Amino acid sequence: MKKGNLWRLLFLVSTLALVLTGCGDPELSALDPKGTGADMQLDLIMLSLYIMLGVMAVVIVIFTYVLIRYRQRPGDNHIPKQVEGNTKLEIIWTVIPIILLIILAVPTVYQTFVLAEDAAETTEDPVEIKVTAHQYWWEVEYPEYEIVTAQDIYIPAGERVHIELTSVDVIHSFWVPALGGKMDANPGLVNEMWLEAKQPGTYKGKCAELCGASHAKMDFKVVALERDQFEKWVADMKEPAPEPTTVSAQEGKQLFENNCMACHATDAGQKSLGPNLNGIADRKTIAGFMDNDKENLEKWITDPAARDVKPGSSGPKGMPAFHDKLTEEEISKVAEYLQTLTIE
Ligand code: HEC
Ligand SMILES: [Cu+2]
Repeated sequence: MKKGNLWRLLFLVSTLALVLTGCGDPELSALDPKGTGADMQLDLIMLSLYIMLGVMAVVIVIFTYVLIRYRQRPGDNHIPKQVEGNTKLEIIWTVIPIILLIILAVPTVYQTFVLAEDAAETTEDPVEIKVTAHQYWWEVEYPEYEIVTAQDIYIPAGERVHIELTSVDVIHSFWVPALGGKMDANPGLVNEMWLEAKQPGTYKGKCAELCGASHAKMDFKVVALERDQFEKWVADMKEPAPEPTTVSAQEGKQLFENNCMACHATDAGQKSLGPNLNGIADRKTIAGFMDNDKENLEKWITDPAARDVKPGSSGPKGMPAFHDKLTEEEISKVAEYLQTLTIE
């Protein structure tokens, strides 16, 4: 390679390294844990990092020493004594890695078992949550409270909750980096895990298994509340939504009942083909990823599978576009009605 090219390559690689390290959403980082499981995982990452740094330091020091100490000096052409099969040395460099691997393996295996514990057994009366993955949304069910919702998973902070994961179509993966854990949601199978947020807050989750066209938009939130706030949420979810007060929202409700009720329930206790829309006005996002405002609601109802919305979401079990079924004005009224579906 010519010297100029080498410099250019070096420049490119270092610039890329610099730019790409800025990639990614800080709220989706496993390096900033906010949950018990994530803490344990970060501890393991750090342990292996320290071991690797230690090994690197020792190797670099010995390497540098040998390079300098035993380099060929001008005028000295003799070939040094060749040494082979030094038992002492070979034992040393076999035993040290074995010790390092044991130091790494013991906590890793132990923590793996703790992370896989059944919260139903280790925690007294944990909140039970059934999460069902669909292309491309998350259904969330609280059997003990008879609540069905979607996308936003409410949990009490400071408690282990028990999560049962499954899928109705392809393999998805449930991942909340700040809280820990990544678990597959498989069709025909129930996987269990626990989750604990140390502090109240909203934590981002993502589908971590390529599952189709809008895999990258299959986001969700875990909303951790103090115990009493969580209980208030449960009670509020079970309250029926207030009747819309404006004429246009009332017309919107009528349009909704005629066009959308086949797939959407608005009563917290009811399962439906599509997401339960009870409390949709207070959801963190629409469809898991769009800002929750009227404009985006209209955009969603008009054509959910549009390129800049959620491609692939109008499939056989998805949501049809309504631009040829409802006028713009009607869509606006439906959106206005949806905005009255608050949690309280
Ligand atoms: C054939 C079934 C079907 C019909 C009819 C239908 N939807 Fe949907 N809807 C879905 C499915 C499935 C999703 C989830 C799509 C996704 O996110 O991939 C969805 C998602 C939504 C969402 C986002 C929910 C959330 O959790 O963020 C809203 C809002 C919505 N629909 C409103 C409507 C309205 C308003 C109508 C009537 C004008 C309607 N839908 C008609 C199936 C349907
Ligand atoms: Cu998915």
